[in-house]
Amino acid sequence: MRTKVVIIGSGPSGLLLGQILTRAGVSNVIIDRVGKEYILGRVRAGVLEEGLVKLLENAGVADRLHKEGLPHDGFSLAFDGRDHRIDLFDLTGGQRVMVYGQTEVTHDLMDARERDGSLTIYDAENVQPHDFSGKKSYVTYQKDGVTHRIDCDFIAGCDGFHGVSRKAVPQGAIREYERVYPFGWLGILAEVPPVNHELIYANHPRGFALCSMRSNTRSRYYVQCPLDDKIEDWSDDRFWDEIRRRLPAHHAEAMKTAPSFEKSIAPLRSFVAEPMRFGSLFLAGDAAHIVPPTGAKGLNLAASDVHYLSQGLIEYYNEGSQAGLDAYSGRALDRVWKAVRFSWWMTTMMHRFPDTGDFGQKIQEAELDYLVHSRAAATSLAENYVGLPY
Ligand code: RFL
Ligand code: PHB
Repeated sequence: MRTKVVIIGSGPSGLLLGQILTRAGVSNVIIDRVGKEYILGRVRAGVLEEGLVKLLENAGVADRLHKEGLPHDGFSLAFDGRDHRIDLFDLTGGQRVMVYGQTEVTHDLMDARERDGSLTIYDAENVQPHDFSGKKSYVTYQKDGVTHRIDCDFIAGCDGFHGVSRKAVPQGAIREYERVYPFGWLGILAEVPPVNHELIYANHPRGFALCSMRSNTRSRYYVQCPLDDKIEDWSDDRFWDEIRRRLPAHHAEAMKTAPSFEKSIAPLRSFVAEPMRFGSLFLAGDAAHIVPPTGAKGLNLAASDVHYLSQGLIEYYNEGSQAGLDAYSGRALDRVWKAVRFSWWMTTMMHRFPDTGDFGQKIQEAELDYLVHSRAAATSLAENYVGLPY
Protein backbone atom coordinates (compact mmCIF):
# COMPACT_ATOMS: atom_id res chain seq x y z
CA MET A 1 0.00 0.00 0.00
CA ARG A 2 1.12 3.57 -0.64
CA THR A 3 -0.10 6.90 0.79
CA LYS A 4 1.33 10.39 1.11
CA VAL A 5 1.39 10.61 4.92
CA VAL A 6 1.35 7.77 7.44
CA ILE A 7 0.14 9.02 10.82
CA ILE A 8 1.16 6.90 13.80
CA GLY A 9 -1.39 7.36 16.59
CA SER A 10 -5.14 7.93 16.56
CA GLY A 11 -5.33 10.34 19.50
CA PRO A 12 -6.41 13.94 19.00
CA SER A 13 -3.13 14.96 17.26
CA GLY A 14 -3.26 12.15 14.71
CA LEU A 15 -6.99 12.44 14.06
CA LEU A 16 -6.93 16.22 13.65
CA LEU A 17 -3.94 16.05 11.32
CA GLY A 18 -5.67 13.32 9.31
CA GLN A 19 -8.87 15.36 9.06
CA ILE A 20 -7.13 18.55 7.89
CA LEU A 21 -5.04 16.62 5.34
CA THR A 22 -8.02 14.65 3.99
CA ARG A 23 -9.97 17.87 3.47
CA ALA A 24 -7.00 19.32 1.58
CA GLY A 25 -6.82 16.24 -0.65
CA VAL A 26 -3.63 14.84 0.93
CA SER A 27 -4.02 11.07 1.31
CA ASN A 28 -3.17 9.62 4.71
CA VAL A 29 -3.49 6.44 6.77
CA ILE A 30 -3.68 6.38 10.57
CA ILE A 31 -2.31 3.41 12.50
CA ASP A 32 -2.89 2.86 16.23
CA ARG A 33 -1.80 0.07 18.48
CA VAL A 34 -5.10 -0.04 20.37
CA GLY A 35 -8.79 -0.05 19.39
CA LYS A 36 -11.33 2.71 19.02
CA GLU A 37 -13.24 1.88 22.21
CA TYR A 38 -10.05 1.91 24.27
CA ILE A 39 -9.10 5.35 22.92
CA LEU A 40 -12.59 6.70 23.62
CA GLY A 41 -12.44 5.29 27.15
CA ARG A 42 -9.52 7.54 28.16
CA VAL A 43 -10.70 10.54 30.17
CA ARG A 44 -8.32 13.42 29.68
CA ALA A 45 -8.46 17.09 28.75
CA GLY A 46 -11.48 19.31 29.13
CA VAL A 47 -10.52 22.88 28.26
CA LEU A 48 -10.12 23.99 24.64
CA GLU A 49 -8.50 27.25 23.59
CA GLU A 50 -10.12 29.34 20.86
CA GLY A 51 -7.29 28.35 18.50
CA LEU A 52 -8.32 24.70 18.75
CA VAL A 53 -12.01 25.55 18.41
CA LYS A 54 -11.21 27.44 15.18
CA LEU A 55 -9.16 24.52 13.86
CA LEU A 56 -12.07 22.18 14.54
CA GLU A 57 -14.48 24.60 12.83
CA ASN A 58 -12.23 24.82 9.76
CA ALA A 59 -11.93 21.04 9.74
CA GLY A 60 -15.74 20.76 9.67
CA VAL A 61 -16.03 19.00 13.03
CA ALA A 62 -17.38 21.66 15.38
CA ASP A 63 -21.18 21.24 15.14
CA ARG A 64 -21.61 19.19 18.31
CA LEU A 65 -18.93 21.23 20.07
CA HIS A 66 -21.00 24.37 19.54
CA LYS A 67 -24.19 22.63 20.67
CA GLU A 68 -22.85 20.86 23.76
CA GLY A 69 -19.64 22.72 24.70
CA LEU A 70 -19.70 25.23 27.55
CA PRO A 71 -18.03 28.59 26.79
CA HIS A 72 -16.28 29.90 29.91
CA ASP A 73 -15.38 33.56 30.36
CA GLY A 74 -13.40 33.07 33.54
CA PHE A 75 -12.30 30.75 36.35
CA SER A 76 -11.67 30.97 40.08
CA LEU A 77 -8.43 30.87 42.02
CA ALA A 78 -9.18 29.71 45.57
CA PHE A 79 -6.71 30.18 48.45
CA ASP A 80 -6.67 31.27 52.06
CA GLY A 81 -10.35 30.34 52.45
CA ARG A 82 -11.64 32.64 49.66
CA ASP A 83 -12.00 32.53 45.94
CA HIS A 84 -11.16 35.16 43.36
CA ARG A 85 -12.43 35.27 39.82
CA ILE A 86 -10.04 35.65 36.90
CA ASP A 87 -12.14 37.36 34.24
CA LEU A 88 -10.59 35.95 31.08
CA PHE A 89 -12.99 37.76 28.78
CA ASP A 90 -12.32 41.19 30.26
CA LEU A 91 -8.56 40.72 30.72
CA THR A 92 -7.94 39.45 27.18
CA GLY A 93 -10.26 41.79 25.32
CA GLY A 94 -12.94 39.24 24.54
CA GLN A 95 -11.38 35.77 24.54
CA ARG A 96 -12.80 32.75 26.31
CA VAL A 97 -12.19 28.99 26.53
CA MET A 98 -14.54 26.13 25.71
CA VAL A 99 -15.19 23.28 28.14
CA TYR A 100 -15.68 20.16 25.99
CA GLY A 101 -14.10 16.80 26.73
CA GLN A 102 -11.17 15.41 24.76
CA THR A 103 -13.19 12.21 24.45
CA GLU A 104 -15.89 14.15 22.58
CA VAL A 105 -13.35 15.86 20.29
CA THR A 106 -11.89 12.44 19.52
CA HIS A 107 -15.36 11.01 18.89
CA ASP A 108 -16.26 13.83 16.48
CA LEU A 109 -12.98 13.41 14.58
CA MET A 110 -13.39 9.62 14.35
CA ASP A 111 -16.95 10.04 13.03
CA ALA A 112 -15.80 12.55 10.39
CA ARG A 113 -13.00 10.23 9.32
CA GLU A 114 -15.40 7.34 8.91
CA ARG A 115 -17.74 9.54 6.83
CA ASP A 116 -14.85 10.61 4.58
CA GLY A 117 -13.75 7.01 4.10
CA SER A 118 -10.11 7.59 5.11
CA LEU A 119 -8.37 4.49 6.43
CA THR A 120 -7.58 3.94 10.11
CA ILE A 121 -5.92 0.72 11.19
CA TYR A 122 -6.62 -0.10 14.83
CA ASP A 123 -5.08 -2.83 17.00
CA ALA A 124 -1.88 -2.82 14.95
CA GLU A 125 1.05 -4.51 16.68
CA ASN A 126 4.70 -3.57 16.50
CA VAL A 127 4.24 -0.38 14.47
CA GLN A 128 7.64 0.83 13.20
CA PRO A 129 8.71 3.86 11.14
CA HIS A 130 11.56 3.10 8.69
CA ASP A 131 14.07 4.98 6.56
CA PHE A 132 12.94 8.45 7.51
CA SER A 133 16.40 9.89 6.92
CA GLY A 134 16.26 8.76 3.30
CA LYS A 135 13.69 9.27 0.57
CA LYS A 136 11.91 5.92 0.75
CA SER A 137 10.09 6.12 4.06
CA TYR A 138 7.73 3.36 5.11
CA VAL A 139 5.93 2.05 8.14
CA THR A 140 5.46 -1.59 9.06
CA TYR A 141 3.04 -3.21 11.51
CA GLN A 142 1.60 -6.60 12.27
CA LYS A 143 -2.04 -7.48 12.36
CA ASP A 144 -3.58 -10.92 12.79
CA GLY A 145 -0.12 -12.47 12.50
CA VAL A 146 0.61 -10.84 9.11
CA THR A 147 3.28 -8.13 8.57
CA HIS A 148 2.13 -5.15 6.49
CA ARG A 149 4.09 -2.30 4.91
CA ILE A 150 2.86 1.18 3.92
CA ASP A 151 5.13 3.30 1.72
CA CYS A 152 4.83 7.06 2.09
CA ASP A 153 6.43 10.48 1.59
CA PHE A 154 6.16 11.52 5.24
CA ILE A 155 5.56 9.97 8.67
CA ALA A 156 3.77 11.91 11.42
CA GLY A 157 4.62 10.59 14.88
CA CYS A 158 1.41 11.41 16.81
CA ASP A 159 1.73 8.44 19.14
CA GLY A 160 1.89 10.13 22.53
CA PHE A 161 4.59 10.14 25.20
CA HIS A 162 5.06 6.34 25.24
CA GLY A 163 4.92 5.94 21.46
CA VAL A 164 7.44 4.40 19.10
CA SER A 165 8.19 7.41 16.85
CA ARG A 166 10.40 9.42 19.20
CA LYS A 167 12.15 6.22 20.31
CA ALA A 168 12.99 5.40 16.68
CA VAL A 169 15.19 8.51 16.40
CA PRO A 170 18.94 7.86 16.90
CA GLN A 171 19.97 9.08 20.36
CA GLY A 172 22.57 11.54 19.13
CA ALA A 173 19.98 13.35 16.98
CA ILE A 174 17.57 14.30 19.75
CA ARG A 175 17.82 16.30 22.97
CA GLU A 176 15.36 15.80 25.80
CA TYR A 177 14.49 18.15 28.68
CA GLU A 178 12.51 16.86 31.62
CA ARG A 179 11.12 17.72 35.04
CA VAL A 180 9.15 15.16 37.01
CA TYR A 181 6.97 16.54 39.83
CA PRO A 182 6.87 14.83 43.23
CA PHE A 183 3.08 14.26 43.21
CA GLY A 184 0.21 13.12 41.01
CA TRP A 185 -3.41 14.05 40.31
CA LEU A 186 -6.21 11.78 41.40
CA GLY A 187 -9.20 12.49 39.16
CA ILE A 188 -12.82 11.35 39.28
CA LEU A 189 -15.89 11.71 37.10
CA ALA A 190 -19.29 11.80 38.79
CA GLU A 191 -22.81 12.46 37.60
CA VAL A 192 -23.39 15.55 39.76
CA PRO A 193 -23.82 19.21 38.79
CA PRO A 194 -20.51 21.10 39.09
CA VAL A 195 -20.02 22.92 42.40
CA ASN A 196 -19.46 26.18 40.51
CA HIS A 197 -20.45 27.31 37.01
CA GLU A 198 -16.74 27.96 36.27
CA LEU A 199 -13.57 25.98 37.09
CA ILE A 200 -11.99 26.38 40.53
CA TYR A 201 -8.22 25.96 40.92
CA ALA A 202 -7.54 25.70 44.67
CA ASN A 203 -4.28 26.13 46.56
CA HIS A 204 -4.51 24.66 50.06
CA PRO A 205 -1.91 23.57 52.66
CA ARG A 206 -3.30 19.99 52.24
CA GLY A 207 -2.59 20.18 48.50
CA PHE A 208 -4.03 21.36 45.20
CA ALA A 209 -7.62 20.70 44.11
CA LEU A 210 -9.43 21.39 40.83
CA CYS A 211 -13.17 21.45 40.22
CA SER A 212 -13.88 21.05 36.51
CA MET A 213 -16.78 19.64 34.54
CA ARG A 214 -17.86 17.90 31.38
CA SER A 215 -21.43 19.26 31.29
CA ASN A 216 -23.97 20.90 33.58
CA THR A 217 -24.69 17.50 35.11
CA ARG A 218 -21.25 15.86 35.07
CA SER A 219 -18.32 16.95 37.23
CA ARG A 220 -14.61 16.25 36.79
CA TYR A 221 -12.72 16.81 40.02
CA TYR A 222 -9.05 16.35 40.94
CA VAL A 223 -6.93 16.39 44.10
CA GLN A 224 -3.13 16.40 44.35
CA CYS A 225 -1.96 13.09 45.86
CA PRO A 226 1.35 11.38 46.68
CA LEU A 227 2.92 9.65 43.68
CA ASP A 228 2.85 6.22 45.28
CA ASP A 229 -0.85 6.32 46.22
CA LYS A 230 -2.98 3.59 44.65
CA ILE A 231 -6.54 3.94 43.41
CA GLU A 232 -7.56 1.34 46.03
CA ASP A 233 -6.38 3.77 48.75
CA TRP A 234 -9.03 6.26 47.62
CA SER A 235 -12.61 5.29 48.36
CA ASP A 236 -15.19 7.74 47.03
CA ASP A 237 -15.88 8.88 50.59
CA ARG A 238 -12.23 9.68 51.16
CA PHE A 239 -12.09 11.62 47.89
CA TRP A 240 -15.20 13.74 48.65
CA ASP A 241 -13.93 14.40 52.14
CA GLU A 242 -10.52 15.50 50.91
CA ILE A 243 -11.65 17.78 48.11
CA ARG A 244 -14.10 19.54 50.42
CA ARG A 245 -11.35 20.23 52.94
CA ARG A 246 -9.30 21.94 50.23
CA LEU A 247 -12.07 24.31 49.07
CA PRO A 248 -13.46 27.53 50.57
CA ALA A 249 -16.32 26.69 52.98
CA HIS A 250 -19.18 27.90 50.77
CA HIS A 251 -18.09 25.56 47.95
CA ALA A 252 -17.46 22.66 50.34
CA GLU A 253 -20.98 23.02 51.72
CA ALA A 254 -22.56 23.32 48.28
CA MET A 255 -20.69 20.37 46.75
CA LYS A 256 -22.97 17.52 45.62
CA THR A 257 -21.55 14.02 45.74
CA ALA A 258 -22.36 10.71 44.04
CA PRO A 259 -20.52 7.45 43.35
CA SER A 260 -17.66 8.10 40.90
CA PHE A 261 -17.75 6.20 37.61
CA GLU A 262 -14.12 6.85 36.67
CA LYS A 263 -11.14 7.25 38.94
CA SER A 264 -7.48 7.43 37.93
CA ILE A 265 -4.11 8.77 39.07
CA ALA A 266 -1.89 10.67 36.62
CA PRO A 267 1.76 11.57 37.24
CA LEU A 268 2.85 15.15 36.44
CA ARG A 269 5.74 15.87 34.13
CA SER A 270 7.24 18.60 31.93
CA PHE A 271 9.10 17.16 28.93
CA VAL A 272 10.32 18.51 25.59
CA ALA A 273 12.17 16.70 22.80
CA GLU A 274 14.09 18.84 20.31
CA PRO A 275 13.96 19.05 17.34
CA MET A 276 10.51 17.88 16.24
CA ARG A 277 11.61 16.86 12.73
CA PHE A 278 14.02 14.14 11.62
CA GLY A 279 14.15 13.91 7.80
CA SER A 280 10.67 12.83 6.75
CA LEU A 281 9.55 12.02 10.33
CA PHE A 282 7.69 14.76 12.23
CA LEU A 283 6.71 14.53 15.89
CA ALA A 284 3.51 16.24 17.08
CA GLY A 285 1.60 16.46 20.36
CA ASP A 286 2.53 14.37 23.40
CA ALA A 287 5.05 12.40 21.29
CA ALA A 288 7.25 15.51 21.43
CA HIS A 289 6.25 17.20 24.69
CA ILE A 290 4.32 16.77 27.91
CA VAL A 291 3.10 19.45 30.28
CA PRO A 292 1.52 19.02 33.71
CA PRO A 293 -2.26 19.48 33.34
CA THR A 294 -2.46 22.54 35.65
CA GLY A 295 -2.61 25.05 32.79
CA ALA A 296 -4.84 22.86 30.55
CA LYS A 297 -2.28 23.09 27.74
CA GLY A 298 -1.48 19.52 26.55
CA LEU A 299 -4.26 19.04 24.03
CA ASN A 300 -4.05 22.66 22.92
CA LEU A 301 -0.33 22.34 22.19
CA ALA A 302 -1.04 19.22 20.16
CA ALA A 303 -3.44 21.38 18.14
CA SER A 304 -0.90 24.13 17.39
CA ASP A 305 1.67 21.51 16.31
CA VAL A 306 -0.90 20.01 13.97
CA HIS A 307 -1.72 23.44 12.58
CA TYR A 308 1.94 24.16 11.70
CA LEU A 309 2.56 20.64 10.38
CA SER A 310 -0.58 20.46 8.25
CA GLN A 311 0.20 23.89 6.75
CA GLY A 312 3.71 22.70 5.87
CA LEU A 313 2.46 19.48 4.28
CA ILE A 314 -0.33 21.18 2.32
CA GLU A 315 2.10 23.84 1.07
CA TYR A 316 4.45 21.07 -0.03
CA TYR A 317 1.79 19.25 -2.04
CA ASN A 318 0.05 22.36 -3.44
CA GLU A 319 3.02 24.59 -4.16
CA GLY A 320 5.99 22.25 -4.16
CA SER A 321 7.57 24.33 -1.38
CA GLN A 322 9.54 22.83 1.53
CA ALA A 323 9.54 26.12 3.47
CA GLY A 324 6.69 25.26 5.85
CA LEU A 325 8.14 21.82 6.60
CA ASP A 326 11.59 23.30 7.19
CA ALA A 327 10.11 25.88 9.59
CA TYR A 328 7.90 23.35 11.44
CA SER A 329 10.13 22.38 14.33
CA GLY A 330 11.20 25.94 15.14
CA ARG A 331 7.68 27.38 14.94
CA ALA A 332 6.17 24.60 17.02
CA LEU A 333 8.91 24.68 19.68
CA ASP A 334 8.63 28.44 20.17
CA ARG A 335 5.03 27.99 21.25
CA VAL A 336 5.72 24.73 23.12
CA TRP A 337 8.31 26.29 25.41
CA LYS A 338 5.99 29.15 26.33
CA ALA A 339 3.28 26.69 27.30
CA VAL A 340 5.83 24.55 29.17
CA ARG A 341 6.83 27.66 31.11
CA PHE A 342 3.24 28.58 31.88
CA SER A 343 2.23 25.06 32.99
CA TRP A 344 5.35 24.76 35.18
CA TRP A 345 4.64 28.17 36.75
CA MET A 346 0.99 27.40 37.46
CA THR A 347 1.91 23.97 38.84
CA THR A 348 4.57 25.51 41.08
CA MET A 349 2.19 28.17 42.38
CA MET A 350 -0.76 25.86 43.07
CA HIS A 351 0.69 22.62 44.55
CA ARG A 352 2.08 21.67 47.92
CA PHE A 353 5.73 20.62 47.44
CA PRO A 354 7.20 18.15 49.96
CA ASP A 355 10.37 20.19 50.49
CA THR A 356 9.20 23.81 50.67
CA GLY A 357 7.18 23.66 53.90
CA ASP A 358 5.21 26.54 55.40
CA PHE A 359 7.58 29.09 53.84
CA GLY A 360 6.66 27.78 50.40
CA GLN A 361 2.96 27.97 51.27
CA LYS A 362 3.30 31.63 52.35
CA ILE A 363 5.19 32.55 49.17
CA GLN A 364 2.46 30.90 47.08
CA GLU A 365 -0.25 32.80 48.93
CA ALA A 366 1.64 36.08 48.43
CA GLU A 367 1.99 35.36 44.72
CA LEU A 368 -1.70 34.47 44.40
CA ASP A 369 -2.71 37.59 46.32
CA TYR A 370 -0.53 39.70 44.00
CA LEU A 371 -2.03 37.95 40.99
CA VAL A 372 -5.63 38.63 41.91
CA HIS A 373 -4.99 42.25 42.91
CA SER A 374 -2.71 43.34 40.07
CA ARG A 375 -4.37 43.75 36.68
CA ALA A 376 -0.97 43.43 35.00
CA ALA A 377 -0.28 40.08 36.68
CA ALA A 378 -3.82 38.79 36.08
CA THR A 379 -3.59 39.80 32.40
CA SER A 380 -0.44 37.74 31.96
CA LEU A 381 -2.18 34.71 33.51
CA ALA A 382 -5.28 35.26 31.37
CA GLU A 383 -3.51 35.64 28.03
CA ASN A 384 -1.57 32.44 28.63
CA TYR A 385 -4.63 30.54 29.84
CA VAL A 386 -6.75 31.40 26.79
CA GLY A 387 -3.74 30.45 24.66
CA LEU A 388 -0.99 32.40 22.90
CA PRO A 389 -1.81 33.09 19.24
CA TYR A 390 -0.73 30.88 16.32
P1 RFL B 1 -2.42 10.73 22.88
O1 RFL B 1 -3.78 11.23 23.24
O2 RFL B 1 -1.62 10.06 23.92
O3 RFL B 1 -2.62 9.75 21.64
C1 RFL B 1 -1.55 8.96 21.15
C2 RFL B 1 -2.10 7.77 20.40
O4 RFL B 1 -1.00 7.01 19.91
C3 RFL B 1 -1.23 5.63 20.15
N1 RFL B 1 0.07 4.94 20.27
C4 RFL B 1 0.57 4.14 19.30
N2 RFL B 1 0.11 3.83 18.09
C5 RFL B 1 0.86 2.97 17.35
N3 RFL B 1 2.03 2.44 17.80
C6 RFL B 1 2.53 2.73 19.01
N4 RFL B 1 3.69 2.20 19.44
C7 RFL B 1 1.79 3.63 19.82
N5 RFL B 1 1.96 4.13 21.06
C8 RFL B 1 0.92 4.92 21.32
C9 RFL B 1 -2.02 5.60 21.45
O5 RFL B 1 -2.77 4.39 21.54
C10 RFL B 1 -2.91 6.85 21.30
O6 RFL B 1 -4.15 6.53 20.71
O7 RFL B 1 -1.51 11.91 22.28
P2 RFL B 1 -1.92 13.19 21.42
O8 RFL B 1 -2.82 12.79 20.28
O9 RFL B 1 -0.67 13.91 21.13
O10 RFL B 1 -2.86 14.07 22.39
C11 RFL B 1 -2.33 14.69 23.51
C12 RFL B 1 -3.40 14.83 24.59
O11 RFL B 1 -4.01 13.57 24.78
C13 RFL B 1 -2.83 15.34 25.92
O12 RFL B 1 -1.90 16.38 25.68
C14 RFL B 1 -3.92 15.91 26.86
O13 RFL B 1 -4.82 14.91 27.23
C15 RFL B 1 -3.30 16.51 28.12
N6 RFL B 1 -4.30 16.97 29.10
C16 RFL B 1 -4.95 18.19 28.94
N7 RFL B 1 -4.70 18.95 27.86
C17 RFL B 1 -5.39 20.13 27.66
O14 RFL B 1 -5.13 20.82 26.67
N8 RFL B 1 -6.37 20.57 28.56
C18 RFL B 1 -6.68 19.84 29.66
O15 RFL B 1 -7.60 20.23 30.37
C19 RFL B 1 -5.94 18.62 29.91
N9 RFL B 1 -6.21 17.87 30.98
C20 RFL B 1 -4.61 16.19 30.21
C21 RFL B 1 -5.57 16.68 31.15
C22 RFL B 1 -4.00 14.96 30.41
C23 RFL B 1 -4.32 14.21 31.52
N10 RFL B 1 -3.66 12.95 31.65
C24 RFL B 1 -4.27 11.78 32.10
C25 RFL B 1 -2.35 12.75 31.07
C26 RFL B 1 -5.89 15.95 32.27
C27 RFL B 1 -5.25 14.73 32.48
C28 RFL B 1 -5.61 14.00 33.74
C1 PHB C 1 -10.32 18.77 33.05
O1 PHB C 1 -11.49 19.18 32.97
O2 PHB C 1 -10.02 17.58 32.95
C2 PHB C 1 -9.23 19.75 33.30
C3 PHB C 1 -9.53 21.10 33.33
C4 PHB C 1 -8.52 22.02 33.55
C5 PHB C 1 -7.23 21.59 33.75
C6 PHB C 1 -6.93 20.24 33.70
C7 PHB C 1 -7.93 19.31 33.47
O3 PHB C 1 -6.26 22.51 34.00
